[in-house]
Amino acid sequence: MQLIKNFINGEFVESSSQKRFPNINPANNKQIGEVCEAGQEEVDAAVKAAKAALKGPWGKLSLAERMAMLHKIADGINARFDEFLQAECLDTGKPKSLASHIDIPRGAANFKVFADAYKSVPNESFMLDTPDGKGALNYAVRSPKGVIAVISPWNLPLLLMTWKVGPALACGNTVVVKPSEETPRTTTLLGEVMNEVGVPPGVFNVIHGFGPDSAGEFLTQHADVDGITFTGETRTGAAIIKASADEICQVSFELGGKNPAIIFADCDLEKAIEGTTRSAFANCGQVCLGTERVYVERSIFDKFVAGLKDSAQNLQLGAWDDECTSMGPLISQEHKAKVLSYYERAVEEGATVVLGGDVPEMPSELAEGAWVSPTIWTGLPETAAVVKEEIFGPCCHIQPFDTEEQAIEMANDTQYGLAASVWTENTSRAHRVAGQIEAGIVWVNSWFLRDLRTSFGGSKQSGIGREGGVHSLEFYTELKNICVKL
Ligand code: NAD
Ligand code: 6OD
Repeated sequence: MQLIKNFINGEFVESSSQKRFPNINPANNKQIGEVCEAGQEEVDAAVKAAKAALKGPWGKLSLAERMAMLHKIADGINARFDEFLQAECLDTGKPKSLASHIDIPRGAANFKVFADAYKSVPNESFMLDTPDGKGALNYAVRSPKGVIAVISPWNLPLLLMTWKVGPALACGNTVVVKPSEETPRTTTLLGEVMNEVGVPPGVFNVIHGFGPDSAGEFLTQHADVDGITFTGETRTGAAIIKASADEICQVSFELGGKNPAIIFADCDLEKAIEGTTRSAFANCGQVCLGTERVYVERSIFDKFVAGLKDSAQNLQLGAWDDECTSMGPLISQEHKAKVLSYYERAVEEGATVVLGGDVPEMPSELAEGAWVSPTIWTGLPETAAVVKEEIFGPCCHIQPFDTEEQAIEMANDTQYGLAASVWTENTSRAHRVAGQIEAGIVWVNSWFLRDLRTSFGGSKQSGIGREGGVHSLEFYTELKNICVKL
């Protein structure tokens, strides 16, 4: 059984407390490893190493050298692609058909794209008129923010962690990463890659553990952390703000969602069904950008519901390494219990169960895993819990609408504002509706089509701030204005 250690100052270390917790494969509920839980001592050591590395060889690299280093990290991930793939799939149960196309390639791309993006970003400058007529030149320079705490979730572990670490390192910072307790493997493997490609010790550190009263909380309360970038649940974000308040630490938060899809009668129905199948069920519905509320124009409602049911019925649940598998399990037994409680709640609230709503029968070697069936409901009022609350499972509720205004109103009637998709062949309507949706990202006739130069983040309770492109640069650097009297 693999022992998964913390990675501090370039070395893999156990925890001084000797505390460990199990690493479970959710597909069969078997223990596959043991993880060393970092205590205050390891968190202090990791932050100290990260702080020291800012002034060491890392801080002395030229921009070109640093960017070359980021390319080496990406190449190092690609060189060990199959190991990353297996590690991610064992931790999450997700099928390799998904992880080999999304999670691992994006893990590498997150280093390359941000390395390339920041080579040529200009800074502002202004000439100020002065009474003597000679003027003053103002110009801005950027410096790294310092030690960045990266706290990441379990649903896309490598992708979401490197989405923060890539730009943070590109901007010259050092990082201490606290991956989810459910998915420690790929972050730890990245530590090996950092050593292999010659990233100086202390630049990338990994501490394992939980949130409250564990590594996560110790990290967010640390006085020497200069910025916290967090992806996870909205209520965890609130806890982090409270814990870090005394240190006045800047935060960037990507939080929960309850994302709508609006399907107009003038859409390409086949594409809308294919897109909604992906947005509702990909990664077993555990994608923050995923669709849990579908609004369909009444004239095509029955056709759409039947089409989505057919398409979801074709999803193949199974082992991660089976080429035919298109859907894995949920992340844990605990999450399975939560999702199933919503499946029961939907029935109690009067839903028509169009598909699923139960636990699928799996072959004996997977029978103990965190499996749930892809599920579609109709017939609920907008006030129902399964229509209001984020479930983070493979399920959606479909509601008919009669007018564009009504669809927009229902789509916006939520505490969240992360993402939405709109399906229509009418370009004017597409722009009009997208402009009125309260969300950080709106896709028209697509879903999860990502350009890393664009802004990413949520409005309302779905986040604080934006990352991606220059927006990441804003968060991971400090801007200083220098005013020179001429
Ligand atoms: P979570 O909030 O439970 O945990 C995320 C991370 O925070 C984990 O590493 C966890 O150990 C840590 N953590 C928990 N409590 C903490 C505390 N008090 N202090 C410091 N760290 C703490 O989220 P999750 O269950 O891992 O992920 C699922 C959630 O994440 C969903 O709500 C989903 O919508 C959201 N999510 C959002 C985005 C986005 O981009 N907006 C992306 C992925 C996931
Ligand atoms: O693609 C990304 O950069 C990103 N942050 C995706 C988030 C997915 C949420 O589960």
